[in-house]
Amino acid sequence: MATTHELSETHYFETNPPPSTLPEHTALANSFIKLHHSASRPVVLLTSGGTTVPLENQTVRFIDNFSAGTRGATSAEYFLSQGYAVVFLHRQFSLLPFSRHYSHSTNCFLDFLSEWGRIGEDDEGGKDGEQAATPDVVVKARYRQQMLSVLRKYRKAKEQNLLLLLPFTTVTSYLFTLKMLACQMQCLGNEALFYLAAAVSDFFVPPSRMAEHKIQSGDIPSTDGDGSTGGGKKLVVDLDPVPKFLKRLVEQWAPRAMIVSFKLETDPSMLLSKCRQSLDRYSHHLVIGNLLSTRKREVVFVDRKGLEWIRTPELRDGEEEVEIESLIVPAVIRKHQELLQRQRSGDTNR
Ligand code: 9Z3
Repeated sequence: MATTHELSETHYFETNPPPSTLPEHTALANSFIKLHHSASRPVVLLTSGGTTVPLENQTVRFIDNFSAGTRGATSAEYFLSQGYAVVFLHRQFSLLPFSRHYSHSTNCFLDFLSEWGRIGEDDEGGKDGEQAATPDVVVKARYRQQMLSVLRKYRKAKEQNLLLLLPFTTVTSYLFTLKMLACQMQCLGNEALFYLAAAVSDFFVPPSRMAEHKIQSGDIPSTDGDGSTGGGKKLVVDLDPVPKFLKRLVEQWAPRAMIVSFKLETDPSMLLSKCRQSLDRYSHHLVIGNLLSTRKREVVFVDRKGLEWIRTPELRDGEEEVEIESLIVPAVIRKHQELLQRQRSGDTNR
């Protein structure tokens, strides 16, 4: 008999419309996964960025989830460098692998460029102020080395078709696409890795209660007498819980894959218990816990064997910051390789 969970998940997918992009994304994913399956390359599905919850069908207002997409975009680069093909399921317009180095910063991308041979502030274009025969644009000298290294990695990923970018916006489009991808990746067996760094809404407005048009302040009923400002008018948003998709993912959509989820908390005293609770509830492989305020400096790995903190080293003068993803990703890959090894030797435990 179906459990309450299963019923609510089935109901969710039956009553919410799939994103219009689903057929196109399915076709793209299908050929990407086939390509890497035939090359026996491991594939990671990496989710990144925050999901939205629309308040109106023709959406003007929505609730957002915090995430710039740094964790996801940065991790994708490290997975690529370790020989994984990456399906990058990301919030539209959040950070992307490679371009993240030059987008979303206080610098406009034009600040990285200079006119060839220009004298003055940007006098880095040509060699020693040499004048170009025809006007040209070049990368400023101080950015050139790093940009060349990023460019080479980007080109390799592109030429070898190692990175598939699939965008989402709402929590519903995220869940439909995740489900589709998980089912497509079943052919990869335990070579498939799920690295769920997206910040996913826990609550949403079901279609039955969703306003079609922009909510008008004039239509909001008055709740006089409670002493609030605004003439007693309040917009009360009534949200339903999003079904626990992780359970479905682990048990049905991707039963053989390695699954790594992230847990985000703000209260340090809750982090470890929430990670353990998630592991107990869903029985997947690894929960990576992080606090909003320290997420770029430390994370904690929680699995059945125990816990392990991963921290970036203290910086001495002049030292460059270490991206914590350069420590997280190799550690996750080690665990994936150990799991493959165990499963090859007939051990069926997660
Ligand atoms: C994370 O915890 C990510 O590490 C961050 C990354 C969102 C903090 P940024 O993109 O931030 O680098 O700015 N992701 C998971 C968040 C989440 O919603 N987890 C769910 C939960 O905590 C489980 S799927 O309940």
